[in-house]
Amino acid sequence: MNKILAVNKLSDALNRYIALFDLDAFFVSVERLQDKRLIGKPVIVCGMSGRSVVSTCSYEARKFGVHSAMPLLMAKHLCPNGIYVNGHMELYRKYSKMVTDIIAAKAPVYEKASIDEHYLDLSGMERFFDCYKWTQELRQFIIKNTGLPISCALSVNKTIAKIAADEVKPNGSIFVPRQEVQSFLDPLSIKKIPMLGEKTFQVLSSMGISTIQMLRETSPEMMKRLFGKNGEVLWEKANGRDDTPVIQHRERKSLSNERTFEKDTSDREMLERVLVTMVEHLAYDLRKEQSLTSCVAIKIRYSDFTTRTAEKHIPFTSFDHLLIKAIKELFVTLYPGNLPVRLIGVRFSSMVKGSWQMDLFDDTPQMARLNSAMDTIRNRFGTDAVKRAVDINIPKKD
Ligand code: TTP
Ligand code: MG
Repeated sequence: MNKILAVNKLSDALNRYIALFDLDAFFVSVERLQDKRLIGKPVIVCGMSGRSVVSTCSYEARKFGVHSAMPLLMAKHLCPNGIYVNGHMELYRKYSKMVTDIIAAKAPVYEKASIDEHYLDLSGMERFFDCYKWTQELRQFIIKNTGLPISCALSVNKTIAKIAADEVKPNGSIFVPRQEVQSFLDPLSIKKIPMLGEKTFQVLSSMGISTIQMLRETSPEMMKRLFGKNGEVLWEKANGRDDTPVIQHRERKSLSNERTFEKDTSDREMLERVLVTMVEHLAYDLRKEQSLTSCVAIKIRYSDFTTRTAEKHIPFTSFDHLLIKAIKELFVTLYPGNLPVRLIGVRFSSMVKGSWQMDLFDDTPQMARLNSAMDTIRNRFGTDAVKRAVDINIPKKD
């Protein structure tokens, strides 16, 4: 396809062509490329400690009720004969990039929504090509060149593309044109609407609303009364409407923050507090843009302008507690104490797109919930609204 021919008509909601490409059981598929014996078996990718959770599992394992984010112990109970594989994030990152590179070379506008999901905006192309045929060819190209199974859905917006891709997985492709949107959505469970959480599901179920058609036939005013702005958005989605644009953004290579002190300081405790606050802010940014880092670094500039840096490679994460631990370790090794410091800084690099559940190889769902609760407060009241005890400046008593 000639890129110049792709005319974007984002504002023209009626003529949008949005495709979603989502790899099937991504981590498992990569593991299967390394070890062919895993093909056709119930495979679970997870951490190995008793407190780990499932990252993902093969469709064979899903038949036993195993799913992402399930505690490992429960997965083993449901699927005792499964093959449990420790994850290899570096490898997944490599294959994810391979897929992105293919899409970037062929698609006019794309958005990498997670480590294995890409939305493409093909609006305008329909005047020159059969968009569905084009997506199918791209899908085959990805499969042939990476060896990974991928599913694809083409429709008029992101929400329908997402729902449709989930319906045809694994190894499927589907086109839901505008005139078929309603009949496609109507019989599906409301659970299929992305972002419809458990609580909302319970409330709607208790009102007897189980299908998207039933939700569509309620009023937007009632949905707003019950669930606020989110209720209205859900109602719009049930009606097949979603104007969210496909936003192409370059993946950020690193995130950093540094601070120059007004007066040089050798107050160790204070320096550590500043570092912890910086890490919290950067980790919050990481999670906001759904990224994980695997390399953390600190920089210290002394009063004579000598600058020292140190970095550390860690398993991919966006969790505060792991990042703070790594930064503190670096600080201990890098700062001898007593020397007056002029500037201090933190940097995260080797980043990958992905939700933070992904770093759960050895983390507990409780920690994910804690971070998520803190982020909710920050989203509403600002970045400094919630802090760890260590970085609260408690006035000393005389
Ligand atoms: P998904 O696309 O949600 O799942 P999947 O590709 O494994 O399976 P599907 O065929 O349903 O698309 O997530 C992509 C990868 O992200 C997945 O392989 C592992 C990782 N992941 C986690 O680590 N934890 C999670 O909770 C989820 C949902 C995904
Ligand atoms: Mg996937």
